[in-house]
Amino acid sequence: MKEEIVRLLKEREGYLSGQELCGSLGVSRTAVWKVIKQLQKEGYEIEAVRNRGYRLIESGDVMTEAEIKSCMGQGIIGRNVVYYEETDSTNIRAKHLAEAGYPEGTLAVAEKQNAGKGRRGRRWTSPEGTGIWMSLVLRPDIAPAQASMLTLVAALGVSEGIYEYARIPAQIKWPNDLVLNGRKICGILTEMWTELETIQYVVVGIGINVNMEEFPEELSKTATSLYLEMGEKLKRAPLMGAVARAFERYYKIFQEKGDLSSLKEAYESRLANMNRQVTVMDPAGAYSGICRGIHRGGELLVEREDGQLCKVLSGEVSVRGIYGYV
Ligand code: BT5
Repeated sequence: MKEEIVRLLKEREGYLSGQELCGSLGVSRTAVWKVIKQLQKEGYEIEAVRNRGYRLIESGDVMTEAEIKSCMGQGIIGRNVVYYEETDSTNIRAKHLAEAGYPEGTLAVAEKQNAGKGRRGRRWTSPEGTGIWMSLVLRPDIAPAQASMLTLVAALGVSEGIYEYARIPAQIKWPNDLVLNGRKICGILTEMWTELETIQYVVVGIGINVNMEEFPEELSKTATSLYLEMGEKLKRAPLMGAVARAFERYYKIFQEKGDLSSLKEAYESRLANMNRQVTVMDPAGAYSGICRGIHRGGELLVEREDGQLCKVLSGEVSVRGIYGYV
């Protein structure tokens, strides 16, 4: 009911009478009043005027299940939202939800993670009140070998969602980072579970640094937040909604062919280092070349000095631009 009241208040420009609310929700005036009180406590500025009703003046950076749900579209992504005030890792939560049978599109979100995961056992710093820490349950009809492409689809969705909501042009650092002014603002961790060579489910974990004012010493040179770069604090729930909608659009396009051929252009327009020199840190030996975009399977294309076009597989190597982190 809370979520429905938030949604109705957002849709209405002026006042929403208590009577209307009671009628559309089939509950008593006292019940509505109680929910309004709760919402005010959570950070919504709601005006209550006798004989006119309720009006939403401003919703702060509210991160509750009801607010997040009210920001999701009518599509598949976010049709179930499971919210944790504090948890180990939303990727672990999403895995359990998937095991319990939750459908595709289920979103696990936390205000704070105590054991946020990066790739290959690395940690993801996930403080309270400032970031978006969320994981999506997907059940795509693709082969296990295609699953790593979902990281690229997610990076494109996050970049587009941030742009649509806040007009901030974050770039993609292949394969799983987003950067702004040369520093990391987002990391993506895709994990998959298979049985007999078929995908049971995939979890796509997305961490976005939104409103942090500072970072721990060891991250301060490589990490940044949207706030630190742009000087404006953003509301996380609607930003999350924009990211979910953008991801869903690209996910559908991806599923038509099971590769990135239809997303190549969009992806490359947001790719950091496109047509610039990069160094590929291949375990068999580092080499330099010019980044020429992506192949349909998600590999990075690097043109070496002798003109040979190499396909770099994610997971095998890391790629550095010649200027610092990017
Ligand atoms: C990643 O790994 O970038 C994937 C991060 C995925 C995080 C999300 S949050 C929601 C979901 N639940 C999880 O438990 N995880 C996902 P990788 O490329 O391995 O980068 C990890 C490295 O980034 C660390 O070793 C640090 O150097 C750096 N790092 C850690 N926290 C950071 C932060 N908040 N911002 C920027 N860089 C960070």
